[in-house]
Amino acid sequence: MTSSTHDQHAAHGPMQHGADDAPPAMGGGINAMAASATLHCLTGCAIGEILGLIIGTAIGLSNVATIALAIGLAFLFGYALSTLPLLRAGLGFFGALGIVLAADTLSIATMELVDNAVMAAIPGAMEAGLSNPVFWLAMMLALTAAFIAAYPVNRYLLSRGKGHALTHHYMHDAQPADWRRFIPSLGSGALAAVIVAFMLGGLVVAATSGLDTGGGHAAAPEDSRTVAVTMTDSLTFEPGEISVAPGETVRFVVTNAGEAVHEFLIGDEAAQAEFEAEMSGEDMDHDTRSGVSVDPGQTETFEYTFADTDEVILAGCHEPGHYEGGMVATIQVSD
Ligand SMILES: [Cu+2]
Repeated sequence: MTSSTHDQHAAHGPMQHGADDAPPAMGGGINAMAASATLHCLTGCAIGEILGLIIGTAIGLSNVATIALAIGLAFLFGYALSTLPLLRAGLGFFGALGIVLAADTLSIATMELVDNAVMAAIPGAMEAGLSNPVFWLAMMLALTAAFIAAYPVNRYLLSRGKGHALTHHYMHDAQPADWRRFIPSLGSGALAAVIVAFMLGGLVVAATSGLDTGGGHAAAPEDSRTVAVTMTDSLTFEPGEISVAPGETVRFVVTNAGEAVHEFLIGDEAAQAEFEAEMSGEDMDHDTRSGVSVDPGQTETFEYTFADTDEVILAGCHEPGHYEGGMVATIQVSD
């Protein structure tokens, strides 16, 4: 088996950690170093920013508070990502942090400025929310712009022996012997892949969930009001009268408090007569219509959108004898 230096290099393979972090050769290496430094920052910024937006949305923060949180986390993760390689290289935590604070602050600040400016400039991007593909497309554009803006900053700092040149000075030890070897060493390619995969993942999830809700900004399900109805064996619905607005979608939660099966079928008088006729016929499958059949002690839920006009319609039970026995509720549709 012959082995030239070229073969040995190739034998490192993509699995060899640290391959991308090797100190670049003299000359053109500064561009690669600047790209690597910028990608380290960008990954931290992207993680922090999206995490901030997720948390802000989840706990209901205002837009301003959410953006402040996102920027704070972007700095935190940006610093953290740059600190790891230094810890790996053997620096103490505070020593590493001091270098990173000096090296990355301008880079991260540039990114956050450009990133948020782009997001603010794209109509609807801020309001889109994480479940909207618009957000992820805008985020991709914003992060690309942030990379382009921060790259010359990092390159300038490197050329002046500042910025990431400070950190790269410590990154020559290839193989730490102790626990530090377990600190992940992320190459530029891996970082770029993480960002792209993360963005594409968010986009795909948002696009598919957008299909379910009919495009995110359409009438959201949480708009619908919930009305609880109880059925009893004395052939009553409680409440016996329900008021809804024209065009309103109501979520009915129907509980059968009795020991017999009961139904809650919505329709005008003609429809009720039809339900009654069908009940005595062969077609007993009422669940597919505008309402539910509920077993004793059970609760069923369904949504119903009322017509956009004032009217009075009914909800009736068509178990044998129940409708004639007065098991019918009145639904008043009016403003
Ligand atoms: Cu009934």
